[in-house]
Amino acid sequence: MKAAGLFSVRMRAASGTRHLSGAERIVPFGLVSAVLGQFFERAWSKDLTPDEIVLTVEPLGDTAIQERDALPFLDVPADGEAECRKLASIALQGAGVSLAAAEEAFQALEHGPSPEGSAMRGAMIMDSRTGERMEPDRARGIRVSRFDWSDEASRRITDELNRLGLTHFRTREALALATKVAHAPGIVAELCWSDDPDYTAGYVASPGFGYVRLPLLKQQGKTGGGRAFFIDNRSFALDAFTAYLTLQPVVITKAGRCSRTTDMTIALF
Ligand code: WAQ
Ligand code: MG
Repeated sequence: MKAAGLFSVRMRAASGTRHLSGAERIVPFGLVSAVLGQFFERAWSKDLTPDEIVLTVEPLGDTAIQERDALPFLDVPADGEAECRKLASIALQGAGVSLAAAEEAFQALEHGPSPEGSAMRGAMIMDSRTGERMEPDRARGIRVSRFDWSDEASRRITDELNRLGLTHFRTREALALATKVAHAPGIVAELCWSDDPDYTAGYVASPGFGYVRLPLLKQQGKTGGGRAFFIDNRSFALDAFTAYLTLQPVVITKAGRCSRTTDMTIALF
């Protein structure tokens, strides 16, 4: 598929140096202005009033688009922060992340991974064995863009997630992002929970077992959150990794299996 007539549209909102919200779409010309309007409303409807909202439109020209199937989605309705963190750690270790690196990431997300201890605009890159931070800019991190659902896959995944009672747009958007990230060269796993104080759910994703959602990776009211991309240092090149995540358009054309389990380890391993 060629991207002729398609545009990358994105939004980020900030208050001073603090990142507040962001969003990404790939849409045809006819939808660009509507999506810009939706993004503006989303940025402005946050509890914290941004003092800057950046809306970006880039024509994708004839860049080839990669089409992907969504990662399989597994909801694990575990109780409490401690249990959810324990399960996230088990999933990360099953994907090839060391216990030390997983704990390093929990600490960073808990306290706000940017140098001022606030949310980053993008993600940390962590060595999956040592936990060493590898992103060149620790305030900004690496920001994934140029990904979206096709219309058909978007309808399908919305239905599937609704069937599980998961109706928030964040879940669908996070699954799209995690699907793109899972195909990055050198990736081992991803950990995420929101910096939004009202959103306590997060996930672990890996190319092997897909997206695992956990309902309470932090306590309600806490602003610490973010993303960690764990990489295998032996097959990782920063330039290729960054180019793929920031420039390669990826459209998810197929919704994957969506299920729920109370026994994560049996479902995954
Ligand atoms: N690329 C890289 N990192 C990002 C991006 C991006 N495009 N967007 C957000 N981040 C980082 C950034 O550090 C944010 O502070 C952090 O992730 C959280 O972003 O199944 O809503 O947009 O319901 O607050 C998890 C979904 C929700 C769980 C995640 O993240 C579920 C969410 P937010
Ligand atoms: Mg946020």
